[in-house]
Amino acid sequence: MRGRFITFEGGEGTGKSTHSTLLAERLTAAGIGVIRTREPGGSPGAEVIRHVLLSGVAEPLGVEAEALLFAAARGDHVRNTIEPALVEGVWVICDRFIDSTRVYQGALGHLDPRFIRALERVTVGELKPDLTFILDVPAEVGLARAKKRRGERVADRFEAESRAFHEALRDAYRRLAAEEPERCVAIDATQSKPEVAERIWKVVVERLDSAQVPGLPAGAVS
Ligand code: Z5A
Repeated sequence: MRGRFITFEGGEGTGKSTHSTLLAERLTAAGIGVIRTREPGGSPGAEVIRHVLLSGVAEPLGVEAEALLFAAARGDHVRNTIEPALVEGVWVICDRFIDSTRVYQGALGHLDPRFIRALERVTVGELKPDLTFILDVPAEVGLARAKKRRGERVADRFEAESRAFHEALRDAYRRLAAEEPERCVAIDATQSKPEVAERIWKVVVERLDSAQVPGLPAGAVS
């Protein structure tokens, strides 16, 4: 059976890396083959483009050029990492995917949605996540967590954006969750890590047809 594709989305410091790791560990413990990956990046070619994007050197080229670079990275990532794993029956957990482009370059960068959909057609085709978690925390909480974790390191291109930017980002993600409720689940990520992880696990069991996945408990969990 084809693997399942789960993505984590949200603003900075919302806990995407933390919870994609915890979910991968729990699925592995349940006997399910899983890989954890991220965007931009996740394949050798896409990791090179990641450095270009996060360093900020592409910023003067404008939001359209940045979107093209994210798309080039995504195409490589889908072809070389995501699709081969899903075909093998391995589950893929990805930190950011198409929704990041929709929100950062689309909603906040004001790129025409038709341009973004055209990029999606070229890079991901019919591939869509089976389930997307949108981790939701107030901008000041996410920024404070990210700052604490960063320590003395200089903020990258996106971390350095204003607080108003990060608040607008949160609103855009909330709208996206409301627009696609069959795929997207918004999670209150202000709770403790174990509480958030438990909520995520319950949604995975409820949503991903647990009867067909031997390692998962059968039936919905309340
Ligand atoms: N971008 C884009 O514009 N367009 C695109 O198409 C794509 C991306 C794909 C990638 O940056 C940047 O690229 C991103 C959008 C843009 N910009 N930003 N900002 P990245 O991959 O380097 O960074 P990120 O995606 O934002 O991830 P992050 O900053 O590493 O955040 P996170 O993964 O959500 O957070 P975390 O590392 O799991 O947690 C942060 C800290 O909080 C950490 O110390 C945790 O231990 C702590 N934490 C987590 N959960 C909790 C709870 N529940 N309580 C307390 N503390 C917690």
